[in-house]
Amino acid sequence: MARAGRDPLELLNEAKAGSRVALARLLTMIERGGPESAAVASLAYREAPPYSLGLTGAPGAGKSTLTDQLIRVVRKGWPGETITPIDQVSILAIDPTSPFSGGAILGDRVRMQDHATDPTVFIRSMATRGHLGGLSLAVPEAVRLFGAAGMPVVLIETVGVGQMEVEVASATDTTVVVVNPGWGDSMQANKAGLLEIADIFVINKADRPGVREAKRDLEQMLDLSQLGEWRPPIVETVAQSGEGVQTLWDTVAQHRSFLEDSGELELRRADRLREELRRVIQARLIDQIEHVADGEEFNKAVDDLVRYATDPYSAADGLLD
Ligand SMILES: Nc1nc2c(ncn2[C@@H]2O[C@H](COP(=O)(O)OP(=O)(O)OP(=O)(O)O)[C@@H](O)[C@H]2O)c(=O)[nH]1
Ligand SMILES: [Mg+2]
Repeated sequence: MARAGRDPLELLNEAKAGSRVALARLLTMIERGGPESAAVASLAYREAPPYSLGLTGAPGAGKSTLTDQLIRVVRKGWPGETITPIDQVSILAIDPTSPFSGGAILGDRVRMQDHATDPTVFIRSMATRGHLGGLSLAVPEAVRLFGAAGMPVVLIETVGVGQMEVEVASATDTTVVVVNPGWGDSMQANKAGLLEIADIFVINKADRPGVREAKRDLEQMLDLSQLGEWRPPIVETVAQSGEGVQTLWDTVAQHRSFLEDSGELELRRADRLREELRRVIQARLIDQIEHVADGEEFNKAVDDLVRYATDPYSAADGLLD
């Protein structure tokens, strides 16, 4: 049984042995932040990271339905590799603070219910509510934790509505941007900054009219953008029926091979770690500010300011010294 204040190492060992309760507790520690979270993060960091696949797009684009279908395909393993199937898949669904999220949480729960009792699939929602910027620290930590618990592939579903969500969504090895057929949807994705982060485009709901137009729009936008060696392929899917989902997974595998062969995977991961380290330092400094901007000396400085005996800049320098 999970008790309060459990030792993270003990919990991690239990999680590795298959305990979902232990894994859930570790994730809660990560979400809460603070010293406990740092202890978990430090343990998980020692292990090889899993492959992370982000799915993002406008609300209702079909990300959850697609993720649900992907689970089945992903478990068969990486295409072309003779190694054992991937028997553990984890899913992190980011619930945005946006007003769009109304149906998202319920929707995810309902649709992914098929897998709720499946011991090889672990689904967790993380909310952006609460701590500002906390998610950009919590997500990579959670991803590494999944890896440390023995899950080689992590799927992350994010609604691509705000800058923070887009940032979280793109902090993955492969980022899939989901759009729908119809005039202007690709333009919207472009406006939301999704075009730049896409490694693969999915036109989901390909059972509806306007697929050709959506594809043309995307191609045109790609033609106008500065691309590296990898030109994001466009995959059509009907998530409800599973059509195109195997092709999507095959395309993810191609992207992974590209990243590995070109050395880009290492570079990307290093970039992300650089950014993560900056965020940790930032968080630490903010903690320090809370400390400095409080207490006797701080109050004294305020008194001095009130009496015009000093100015804010000199007072701040004094406090920081
Ligand atoms: N016609 C059609 N409908 C689809 C397809 N894929 C998903 N849908 C429907 O689109 C709606 C939204 O699907 P979700 O998977 O919840 O979309 P989402 O992107 O996860 O939505 P949020 O998490 O709320 O942003 C649901 O009613 C799905 O049944 C598809 O390929 N074709
Ligand atoms: Mg969803």
